Amino acid sequence: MTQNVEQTASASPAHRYTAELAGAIEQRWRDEWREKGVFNAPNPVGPLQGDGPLPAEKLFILDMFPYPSSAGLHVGHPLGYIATDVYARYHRMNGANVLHTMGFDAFGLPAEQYAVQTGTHPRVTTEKNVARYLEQISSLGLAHDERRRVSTTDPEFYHWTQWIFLQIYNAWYDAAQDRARPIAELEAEFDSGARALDDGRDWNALSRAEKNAVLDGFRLVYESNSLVNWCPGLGTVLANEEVTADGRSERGNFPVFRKQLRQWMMRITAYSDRLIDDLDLLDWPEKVKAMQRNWIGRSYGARVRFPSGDRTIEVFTTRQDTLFGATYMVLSPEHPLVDDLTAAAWPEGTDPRWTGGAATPAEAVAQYRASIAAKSDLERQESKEKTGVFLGSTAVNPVDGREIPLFIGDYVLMGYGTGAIMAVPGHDVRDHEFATEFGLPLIEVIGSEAGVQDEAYVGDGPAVNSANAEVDINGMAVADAKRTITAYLERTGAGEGTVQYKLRDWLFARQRYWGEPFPIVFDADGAPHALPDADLPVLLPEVDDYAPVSFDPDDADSQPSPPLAKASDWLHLDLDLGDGLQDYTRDANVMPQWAGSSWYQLRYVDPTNSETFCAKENEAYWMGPRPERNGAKDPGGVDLYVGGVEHAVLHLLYARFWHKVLFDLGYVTSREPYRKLFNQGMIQAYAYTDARGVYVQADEVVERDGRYFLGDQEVNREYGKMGKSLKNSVAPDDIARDYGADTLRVYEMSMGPLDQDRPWATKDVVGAQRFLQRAWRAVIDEETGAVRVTDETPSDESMRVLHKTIAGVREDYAEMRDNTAIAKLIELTNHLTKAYPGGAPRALAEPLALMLAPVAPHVAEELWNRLGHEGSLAHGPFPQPENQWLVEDTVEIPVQVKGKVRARITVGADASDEALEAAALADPKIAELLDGAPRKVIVVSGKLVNIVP
Ligand code: ANZ
Repeated sequence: MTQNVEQTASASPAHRYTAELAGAIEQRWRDEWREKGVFNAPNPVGPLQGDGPLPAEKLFILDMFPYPSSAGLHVGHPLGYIATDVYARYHRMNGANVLHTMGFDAFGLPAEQYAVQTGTHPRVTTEKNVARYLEQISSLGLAHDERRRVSTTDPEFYHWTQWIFLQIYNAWYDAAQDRARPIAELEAEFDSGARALDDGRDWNALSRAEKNAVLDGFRLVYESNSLVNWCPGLGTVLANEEVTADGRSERGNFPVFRKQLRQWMMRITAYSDRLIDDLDLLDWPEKVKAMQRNWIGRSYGARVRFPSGDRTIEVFTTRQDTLFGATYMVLSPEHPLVDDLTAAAWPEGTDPRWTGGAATPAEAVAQYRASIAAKSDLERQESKEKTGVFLGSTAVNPVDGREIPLFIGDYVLMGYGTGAIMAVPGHDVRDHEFATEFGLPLIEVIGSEAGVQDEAYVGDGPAVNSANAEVDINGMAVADAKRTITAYLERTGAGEGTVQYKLRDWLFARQRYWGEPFPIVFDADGAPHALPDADLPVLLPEVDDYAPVSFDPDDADSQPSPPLAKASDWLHLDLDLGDGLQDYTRDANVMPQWAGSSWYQLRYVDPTNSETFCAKENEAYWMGPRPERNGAKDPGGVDLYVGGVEHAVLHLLYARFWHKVLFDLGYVTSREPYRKLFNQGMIQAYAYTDARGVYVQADEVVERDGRYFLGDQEVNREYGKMGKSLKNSVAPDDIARDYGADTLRVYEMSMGPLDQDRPWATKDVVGAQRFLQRAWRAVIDEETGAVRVTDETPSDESMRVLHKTIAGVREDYAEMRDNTAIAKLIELTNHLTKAYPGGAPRALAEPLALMLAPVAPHVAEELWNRLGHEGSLAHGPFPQPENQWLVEDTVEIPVQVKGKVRARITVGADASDEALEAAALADPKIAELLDGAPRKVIVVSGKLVNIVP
């Protein structure tokens, strides 16, 4: 038998569906597609406008913007790309105008670091990586509109990134209208007197510079002095995650200093409510929505004011109902009132635990601040051990006049709420820990059986011990009690209800080279000015070396100086911005990598438009709201966005924010960029570690008797996410070469539901190949290469199998259940192989080829072509099911013995009760259970047979 196969193979290798033949077919079709621009999607207007009328249906499908890494792709990367391609191809075959393409998020740190080390221009590295990436994905047969490829590093692209930055810069948030508006409109309101300055100054009496300063305070992009982690040893500012617990840089172990630095910020917080509320309009995984809600962190609560001498301390609390249980207060050590509130000396009888061993409160404060200087916010919040010191003074609880002591403690952060809290140790875990540490009193204000002595009671319950002469909330449930106390606070002026967010404004500047320069210049007084549109793009200048200026690592007072500061010819310029020719200085910072990915989908829509970032007609066509199809609340956006869950927060939040600003300013018709989001699972694979626990190259490991070896060294097998770090990558182009791209596609799509993680096993790829080989043989004679379909009329059974397959596959493709679609196609193919060993009837072979096309497009095109069809099947037709073949003509009936199902019989759908009874008794399993004739047989027509033995 084996010999036979080999003989056949050597006799006519050219006609067997081998990797080699697949490779040739695939290349031919890819060339054909490209040459004819088969996947070009016409736009309504502009450079990519189509010839005729546009199809009624359109679909914009988007993959998350890839970063062209030098490591290249592994088979995990294209999982989502193949899935979107299958979806796109399916809908294109059904007549939709489909926009699907891929570009590159090509700014970024790796190419810059490589430049610092080697002097190679990051553009050279980036272009090389992009070329390699394209080569890898092109072998997969993705039906992209290649005219729409963009890179964020192209000046024609970042021209518009800079332009959008300026639109945001030139806008302010009008809280009354709940939308962004052009800053010019605000200025006009000040000019006309329709709006007055909050601080009482007369607008018309201000100088130009003063007016500008006022306007700058409203902009959605503003400069702020924010506290950053400055690391002179690395010449850069670091993110909190990059700083170790002892205040040094993770990379290089240099000291890190907290430093006030002027930085660009984007006022994303103006959109907090809309970013939360509009999640309800989106077809996204609940998990991702929850992550966004948490990140924005909206808390409803109250601000309450506690007088202390002639000062007032304001706190933010979400539990104003527990106000009668506040027994002390804690301010953040950085709180601006701390020094004023610090007493000159310890009061008589101060508990020694409260003083930190210091002689005076001021000394205690200084010592305490020094002791926590190096701690990150996260450490401060998560530390189990509560620390702090007493300020020597007290404040008055506004509901009952009690004097309560004031502390500073690092578990209260300056960056949240007001930076001060009222401590309710009976009902807040952290306050309870602190109170236990310092021997502070507990008051129970929420009734429970557990009480509050041993630990804080955080559950629900009726308010207790909570009344004064004017307000009594005792017995009320939490929500009621909160409402009542808030009203009381507002009545007495001691506080008011408020909403608090965790979301902070977006720090929008990096001290790097390889990013978008800011389209802003500073005048001699340091005031910022936007460049006019005609001066865009601001091109990245060439520099001699890409390293930041080096600093003395221990010099806390040094100033960050990004690589662009070295391009002094570029940095200084003369310009006439309306006040005659003046000296200006550019900004030496660049935008963060998030900038390009915050709007790229809009450029895909209109990639070559040189007049504007994206013509509104094109945006409206591809992304506009479709109330008629998706319901009145449809926010618009791309029809499907597929990518990893790692982007659940930052990218998706930033992109939504930019899109909303563009919407408010009237540049786009959609209020959201991504209508539907889908997170694909990850491909996992075996990885191997040696005796030291170091990962070794997985593809060099061999198995012997259930053990694993690298050479003669035994290694340990593990399992994890495929990638560089576990050294277990498998390259898609290698698999495509060894088996064919269609086989790779079928294998990846058949591994399981798309949203689930799946294990990669190269040895299983052959299963997908065999399936395609069977499909091939149903149409092609492997000996001669001739088409071997017949004109035979298929049997009724075959027609039923076919149409059931069509109906099922359509549904599966439309729901992105490619794995079950493939299972159905395998079943159909097996049926053909078995029922028609001499070659399938054309009426079955043709729909099989068409249905294969979304997952295995090259071989499907080839079969379709050999079946005698001109041109590509990319635009259909896709088979339609015929109802007459969908009616089930047999049914499965359970047979019970003494009420327990013991067998199932298959009978005609219209079988009579007598026939049912006979079939049930004839079933071998039932016969075995029965000892002679049964006592009774009950038949429920068409449903069930129950036998009493
Ligand atoms: C009294 C109280 C009693 C509180 C109680 C909680 C439970 P979320 O929900 O995350 O918004 N808090 C306020 N500002 C803080 C700061 N800057 N640093 C650390 N903690 C701060 O959290 C709000 C609660 O966190 C507030 O409500 C406050 O403690 C604390 F039984 O006030 B609460």
